[in-house]
Amino acid sequence: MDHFYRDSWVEINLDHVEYNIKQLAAHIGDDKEIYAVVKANAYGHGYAQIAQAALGAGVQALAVAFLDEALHLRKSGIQAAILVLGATRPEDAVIAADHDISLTFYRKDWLEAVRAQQFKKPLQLHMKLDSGMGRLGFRTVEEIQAVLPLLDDASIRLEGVYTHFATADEADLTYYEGQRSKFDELLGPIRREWPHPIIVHTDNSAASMRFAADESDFVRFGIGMYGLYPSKTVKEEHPISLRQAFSLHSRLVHVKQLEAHEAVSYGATYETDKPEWIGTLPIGYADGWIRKMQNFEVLVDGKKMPIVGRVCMDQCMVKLDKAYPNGTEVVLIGGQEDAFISVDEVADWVDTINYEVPCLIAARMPRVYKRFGRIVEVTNALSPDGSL
Ligand code: PMH
Repeated sequence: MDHFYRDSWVEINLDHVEYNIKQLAAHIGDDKEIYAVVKANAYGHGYAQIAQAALGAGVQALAVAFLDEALHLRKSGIQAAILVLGATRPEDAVIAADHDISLTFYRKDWLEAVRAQQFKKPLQLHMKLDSGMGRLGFRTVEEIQAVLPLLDDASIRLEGVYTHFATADEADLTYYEGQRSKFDELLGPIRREWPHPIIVHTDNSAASMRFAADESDFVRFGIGMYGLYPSKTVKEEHPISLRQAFSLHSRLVHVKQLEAHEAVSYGATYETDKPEWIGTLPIGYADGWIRKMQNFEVLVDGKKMPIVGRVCMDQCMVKLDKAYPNGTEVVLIGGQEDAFISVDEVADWVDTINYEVPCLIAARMPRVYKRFGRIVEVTNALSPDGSL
């Protein structure tokens, strides 16, 4: 741990990422490929490390939300195909073409603005269809038919067509099935009128784990790759086995005994009722360990112990069952001895979804990457070049 001087860190188990990908690959079969969705710093897990682990596990391509994220991956030396799922300004398309990055388009005026430019290499595009997400995409056959002729242009290559599902993780499949039919209806004219091969991709983690969509050439695997189920429904169905890759660690940096009727933290809201051992952890709301984590439990010595008093910006306090040495490791998310705190439990506590939990853990938190139980890389956003 010589890359940071702070006793709180994230650990990412790259073997679990690989395991999750292999589980899905076996489940969807050989005729479908996988986009590893690594947007938002790979859901908080680390862009380049997850991209490399995914490619190493046999994934064909990567997907991100923004062009900046794709360029970051290119700067990290990643040469695989990358698709930008979100909006890109038409004037920035030239940067995408220069770096072999595929862009999503969903408006005719965007395509016209892009066609007016010169590219050294053809710009690769994916057409987004809105089958019911209401976010990005062409919504009618007429809109699609109006843009198809514009795609017949040497500077552009239509590489793919896709859509995104709003409810593929739910128990009631009515809306999902409606989206599937709508997508088939919108895809029809493209299949009939566009003479060149295209790849089609519709499925996120939930759809790819639960249903076999015959028309899809690729699936877009996000949350499942990190070892988390997209919803409680899917977790209960358990279509494939997954292993959580993310864990959060800290150490006791100040252990002391308070007398009865002494207070802890801002507002003095927690008061001891008898002499109590209180330990301080160097992690707080600025790290994404938000104030709502008060009264949640952490693992010390393989046992659950509560966070007492308000969570501060950079620190919080834990009520211990006895004295522990300063430097004792504490697990906030993940396993310790036989005990485990899942990302899902944290999400439930703060009334959100598991996706949000690793995304919220701040960039200033160092990330430690492990393979076969060994540290293979440590990143620290406060010292990106590794020098301290
Ligand atoms: N494809 C698109 C277009 C997405 O936006 C996402 C995730 C995925 C695939 C992967 O989904 P999964 O993680 O469920 O597998 N997008 C988001 C989002 O916008 N908010 O939460 C997840």
